[in-house]
Amino acid sequence: MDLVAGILEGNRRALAKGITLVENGEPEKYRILAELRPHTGKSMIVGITGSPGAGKSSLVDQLTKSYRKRGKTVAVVAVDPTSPFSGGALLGDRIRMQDNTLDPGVFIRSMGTRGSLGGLSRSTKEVLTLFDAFGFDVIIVETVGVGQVELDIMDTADTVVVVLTPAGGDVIQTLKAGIMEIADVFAINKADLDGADRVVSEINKTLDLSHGDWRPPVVKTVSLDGQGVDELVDEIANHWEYLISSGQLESIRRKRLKEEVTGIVLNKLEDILTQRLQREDRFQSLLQSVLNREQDPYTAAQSIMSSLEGWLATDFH
Ligand SMILES: Nc1nc2c(ncn2[C@@H]2O[C@H](COP(=O)(O)OP(=O)(O)OP(=O)(O)O)[C@@H](O)[C@H]2O)c(=O)[nH]1
Ligand SMILES: [Mg+2]
Repeated sequence: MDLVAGILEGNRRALAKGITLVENGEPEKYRILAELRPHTGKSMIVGITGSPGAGKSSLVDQLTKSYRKRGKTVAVVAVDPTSPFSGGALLGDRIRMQDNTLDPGVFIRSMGTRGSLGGLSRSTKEVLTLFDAFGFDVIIVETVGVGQVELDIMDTADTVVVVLTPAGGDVIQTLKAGIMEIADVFAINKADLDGADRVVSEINKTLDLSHGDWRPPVVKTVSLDGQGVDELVDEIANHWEYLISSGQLESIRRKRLKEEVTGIVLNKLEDILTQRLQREDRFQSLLQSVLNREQDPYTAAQSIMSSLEGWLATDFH
């Protein structure tokens, strides 16, 4: 079976195979992604981020149920940069998400570190392309909101939900980590615990001081029993409407595309130059002269740069 045709026809085995291929970085993936690309752009991508243990996975599970009630199909990708596991749900997530995995309108995948962290964010984006082409109405991406990789992944979401809890320090941590700025909607989860209203008012006070055209709504949720989750889904829908009516969806997609194409060009250039430098005897002797303090790194780099044009002409194909 051709994978591309299979994915476009909605064949789940083809989708699973495609994901594995992307994760393993098989050369074939470029053709598949290229052929699928024209069939994308229809899914709504929702990012869920927040501190470890905030209840993100439980919330994703509830969101999935709520979307299913509304007749929407849902794909979930849980990204865990600290986990070496990949290719299937992580144990905890698997247990929590059991109800949903039996539903043919739901597809769940966890991704851990494989190779570089930059590689993780790239393969996550590629998996989003597969999900989108397959035709899911909603794609949910869950990450622990700490590092650059997570921020990078959240950059591909149309709507970012930041999950906070009444637990001590959550709000301050979030402010510090610059996560406040990426939120389109706040979910104050574990609202069954004391202190949820205090968190809501802290966030609102911060938003009073500054917010853009879109003021992020703050919704209390209990992902244990699903309280507040329908309201959260409504607020995500409101944000989506705002993105469309304000023309922002168009402009963020344009910006992402620009970054993607620029990134491909830069990666390719880096590969060419890195390989070329390895082969150049002159590079080695330049390094030696810098090491001997006979030359400074800038002058050495400058003399490399003068050969650049010639290298690109011969190596670029
Ligand atoms: N009291 C209470 N506990 C909750 C709620 N939601 C989740 N929990 C509990 O919080 C713990 C963490 O839940 P997860 O859904 O795994 O949280 P997570 O943010 O996905 O965790 P990581 O992926 O490990 O960062 C679990 O023990 C949940 O049962 C809630 O609304 N109220
Ligand atoms: Mg989780």
